[in-house]
Amino acid sequence: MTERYESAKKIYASIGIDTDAVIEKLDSVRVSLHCWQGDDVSGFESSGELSGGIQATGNYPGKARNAEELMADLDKALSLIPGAHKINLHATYAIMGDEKVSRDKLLPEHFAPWVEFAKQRGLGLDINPTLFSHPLAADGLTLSHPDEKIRRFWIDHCKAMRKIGEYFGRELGITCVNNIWIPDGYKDVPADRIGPRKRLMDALDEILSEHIDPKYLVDTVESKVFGIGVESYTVGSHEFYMNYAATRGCVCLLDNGHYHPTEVVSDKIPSMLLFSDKVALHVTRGVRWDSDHVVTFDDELKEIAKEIVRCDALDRVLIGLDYFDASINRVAAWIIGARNMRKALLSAMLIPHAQLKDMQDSGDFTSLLAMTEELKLYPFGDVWEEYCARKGVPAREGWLAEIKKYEADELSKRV
Ligand code: RNT
Ligand code: ZN
Repeated sequence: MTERYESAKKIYASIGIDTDAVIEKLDSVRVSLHCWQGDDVSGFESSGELSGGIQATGNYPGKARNAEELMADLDKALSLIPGAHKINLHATYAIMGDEKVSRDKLLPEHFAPWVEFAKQRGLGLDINPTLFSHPLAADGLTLSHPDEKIRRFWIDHCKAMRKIGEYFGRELGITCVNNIWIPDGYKDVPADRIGPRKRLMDALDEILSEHIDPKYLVDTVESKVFGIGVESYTVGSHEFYMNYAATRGCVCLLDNGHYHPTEVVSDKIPSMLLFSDKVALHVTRGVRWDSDHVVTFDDELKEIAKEIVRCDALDRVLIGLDYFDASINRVAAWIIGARNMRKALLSAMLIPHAQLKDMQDSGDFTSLLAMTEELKLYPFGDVWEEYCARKGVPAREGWLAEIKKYEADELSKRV
């Protein structure tokens, strides 16, 4: 133990916090690392352009071009991020060799190498059907498309992916999160708002009609306020999915880039937890819009982490990351965002929540404000450093030199 940790441990003990217990608890929280930061959401289908109203901007060299490179990059990132992890996959990351299988026909075997990868590293796996970057999504409509044939394709795709998620859960003994996000919407004011939502509702009902053991699979639905090219109307709005999940027993996924700019996900978490067993998150950082910037250690991230910890809901909030920055080293982007997520959880665990709650309930808002502000300069960094040391991961910016070396040795050769 370093002198600084010794001292921090005493300071936190004086406000009733056991830093050793916190470190242990923090380490066990699984955060899902999104594979798509590694290749700008390209996937392995070589299907051309990213569509669906989302965008990865930048042309930093070294992006992973295939499964082998993506796995190597993930390994590098994981070696520099402390804690328990899952890897979040999309359907487009199926590993198929020469045969080309259409998305509605995907099978567990097309993800067997990922299961092997996860098993060897003690990781969980999550899955997402991919309802974009595909000719049948070119109209900007998928599960809500008025054409029955197009809806059928996407329904079958989503069904196939649930079976793959079940396979992940069964093989790994860690529940898989299957998240459905669709880009559907209209650029201009629609004449019919309820019709597409009714079609989406019916499609989801069919997709979820097959019972799958919740030990293996949990289904989540992700809403959005708008996307590029679909500015006027989004079929899968927040109200749509919140009501859908509440009545169908699936789980809402809140992406903090998917709300109006002054609306915060941290405030939604406790409300959701009162009405549903679980809530899922896509943690991201929107700059002026749902820009999916790398997650930084900012106030809203800390507030999200505080709500998870305060509500004693570490096992009820499914935390996943979702951002894609192509303008900086992509492996570093993973590391920065994932370390920040865990730092935020740590900082939340180092707060004496019961004491602050008592101040609130007794109306002592002076003490509450004073304490909240003083806590900000408590030696949180010393506890983080100790945690990293115990995990054999560099603290502070020590990891950056390794990434620079990886860039020189590996990434720069990808031309
Ligand atoms: C898009 C959603 C969705 C995607 C990923 C790739 O706005 O946030 O979650 O980012 O599925
Ligand atoms: Zn998302």
